[in-house]
Amino acid sequence: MSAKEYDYSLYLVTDSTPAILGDKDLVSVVKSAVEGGVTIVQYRDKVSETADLVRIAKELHEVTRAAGVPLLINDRVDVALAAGVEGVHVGQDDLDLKTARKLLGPDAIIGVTANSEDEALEAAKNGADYLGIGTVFATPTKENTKSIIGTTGVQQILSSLASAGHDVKTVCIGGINASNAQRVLYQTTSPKKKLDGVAVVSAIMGSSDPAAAASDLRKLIANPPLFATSTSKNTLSRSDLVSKVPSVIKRMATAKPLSHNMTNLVVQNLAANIALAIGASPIMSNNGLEAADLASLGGSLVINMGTTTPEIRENHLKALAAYNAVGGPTLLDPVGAGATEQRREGVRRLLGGGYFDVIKGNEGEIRTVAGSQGVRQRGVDSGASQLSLEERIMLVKGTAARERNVVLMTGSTDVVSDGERTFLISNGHELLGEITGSGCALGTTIASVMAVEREDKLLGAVAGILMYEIAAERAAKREDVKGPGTFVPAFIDELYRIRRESLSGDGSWSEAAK
Ligand code: 3NM
Ligand code: MG
Repeated sequence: MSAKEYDYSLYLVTDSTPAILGDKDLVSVVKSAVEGGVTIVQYRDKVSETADLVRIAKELHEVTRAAGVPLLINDRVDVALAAGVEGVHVGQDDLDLKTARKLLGPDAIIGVTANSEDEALEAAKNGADYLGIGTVFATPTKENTKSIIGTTGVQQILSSLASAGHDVKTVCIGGINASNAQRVLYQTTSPKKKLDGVAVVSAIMGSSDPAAAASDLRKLIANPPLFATSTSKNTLSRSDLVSKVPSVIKRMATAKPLSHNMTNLVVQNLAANIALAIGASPIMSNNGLEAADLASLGGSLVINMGTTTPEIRENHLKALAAYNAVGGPTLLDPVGAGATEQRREGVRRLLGGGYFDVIKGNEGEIRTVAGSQGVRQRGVDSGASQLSLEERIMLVKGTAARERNVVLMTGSTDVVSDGERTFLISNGHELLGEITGSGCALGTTIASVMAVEREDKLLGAVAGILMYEIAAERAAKREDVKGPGTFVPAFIDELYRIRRESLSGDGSWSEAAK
């Protein structure tokens, strides 16, 4: 079999240190892991003497050979030769690839660690059979990793390999486990290239039941995450999409989905009233420990960073994992994302910790999410626009494609994209900017709609935006509305009226879409 034909889908890297292996026996753990479904094994041992390395490698090789699984040695070409295994894995500071190839011959599997596009392109050009791309997430298993590149960094490396025409195999490594493997495979995929597998250390080596851990991971990586949308592209035009909006609102008002809000103190009351007005069932719970129970009820989750502390963030991460596990829609409102280091860190942690179906924010917030450098916000209000419309479109579209979700940048013209289709919406009213929490409650509205519209996330988001902003226009036009104070109750009434009209089959309100 040539090195390219091996199955890289579940790649086990061993670790013999007590911190991970505990008092278990290395060879027994690898045997169980192979029985559980590991498809390739790398013996990584930075401490044993050479004679021991060769002896253990031979023992491991008996186990892997019996299962038809290749065995590689980390770093040590001499040990690989002495034990007669299938290949090696070399890091950037190890023996260079060309020399390793000369020593091991054309049939050996040689893998290389790549942390950047340059390293990946260089290794692919020099004939690496596969790349170990990382570090994806911070991991206690290897402390001296060069940099954390996240799913974004992996996706970028894959894209540049594809652009250069390299068909090298790829796995990613660093902090991968059963809670994130599906998401990582999903979010690193670009139209051009996807990973061939995931590499893990502690998720299997540190498990008390390595066979079960391996077989769990195998099952997970064979299936897309529940929040993935079908690969058949949603190709509705803007007008077709808008024409479907009233029926989506009708479905929501009929189903009365749970609208779970983890939001800030300032907007809890307004957001709950707005959820009720549109026909959803609000629950304002910031307790991450009850999120799994709530997620099982079929609703959606809003995570709003308006008042954030490290403790609140831990609750957010628990809830995010609970909704991701059942495919319940999630919306991130990164309030004031660029304002402080705490908030920037909050965004990084949340994006690294799970999948959001929608990320909604103003220009500064979305720029922070997109990772633009040097973005400073004054308060948590929307502030003046710094980007041209074209730049805003590029940013929103690129971020949505990167996250494989929907990104909405609000403004006098809203920009919303699923990475393929990008729409502009110019509804709404300036009075929305004169009351507190109107942006947050838009998040509640969109998430409520997403609970019933799971096929086409962009349709769900557009339906929520239009209902919300057209209601604001209607309210602002009313004679009894004299300013922000009278606007709020009128706005809630108009949301309620749109819900009633949609329920009765009258979708003409959506003709105000612009
Ligand atoms: N190499 P875990 S990260 C061996 O980034 C290794 O190149 C890495 O361990 C890299 O699966 C890593 O327990 C350790 O997080 C991965
Ligand atoms: Mg090394």
